[in-house]
Amino acid sequence: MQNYDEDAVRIGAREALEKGLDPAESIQSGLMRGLLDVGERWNCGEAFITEVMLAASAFKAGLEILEPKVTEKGRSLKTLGRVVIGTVQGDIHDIGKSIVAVMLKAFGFEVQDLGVDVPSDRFIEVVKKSNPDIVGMSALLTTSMPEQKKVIERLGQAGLRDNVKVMVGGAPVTKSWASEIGADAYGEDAFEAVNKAKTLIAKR
Ligand code: B1M
Repeated sequence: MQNYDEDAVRIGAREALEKGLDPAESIQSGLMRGLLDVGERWNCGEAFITEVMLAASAFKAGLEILEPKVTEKGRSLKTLGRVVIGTVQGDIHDIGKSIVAVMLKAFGFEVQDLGVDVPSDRFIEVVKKSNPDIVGMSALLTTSMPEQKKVIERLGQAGLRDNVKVMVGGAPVTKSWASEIGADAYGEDAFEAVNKAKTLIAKR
């Protein structure tokens, strides 16, 4: 990951599986660590944005190998509930949202991942059509956080708010922001997101 070498990351991911390491743990402690190191260097002005982009591509190369194994494990479990997840409009940060989606699958949720830069209209349309138990929204920019609020408001206007639980997350998102905008749960990281999703399902 530190050399931004996608092939080396693919080899490392395959080796982890061959050695019998847990794929979810390999994502969380292996792949993510490398990406966060580059992120920290960028924060300190020691890395260029191109390096962050290369690290993100290397991360995704590893995720493509590890994710199917995580998902296989989740499929053998009884479905706990259905989650629709996406990164809100104006925001193309994909990685944290994808990890949360993978972990939810690993723990037995059925997940529909809408991708990034998802307009509020799209969230509403999917909630109407698929009637999920939970809508999850990720935001990594302070400028995109208000979109989470907008989607919650739009759910209310469409008469759908009582039908679905809302969970929010992303680096700048806090528990107090979540309660200010009327979300039902806030997940600080992927593991907490899974636990909060289980609690939300239990409350339904
Ligand atoms: Co951007 N970026 N970025 N970036 N980027 C940040 C977020 C930033 C903090 C960096 C910085 O300046 N220090 C900053 C935001 C500042 C702010 O708003 N206050 C920033 C900026 C400014 C930008 C651009 C505007 C830069 C530019 O173009 N000038 C631009 C924005 C483009 C846009 O979105 N419109 C931009 C672009 C990019 C890249 C494309 C280069 C790349 C994204 C690649 C990709 O996703 N495919 C990128 C990256 C990689 C980062 C950093 C370095 C890392 C983000 C990441 O992937 N973290 C980031 C700096 C940082 O966070 N230290 C930064 C790893 C990931 C696993 O963590 O996403 O937090 P995270 O997810 C966690 C939890 O938050 C939680 O669980 C996850 C797993 O533990 N979680 C949830 C996330 N979603 C959840 C949902 C839930 C529950 C939990 O429920 C639904």
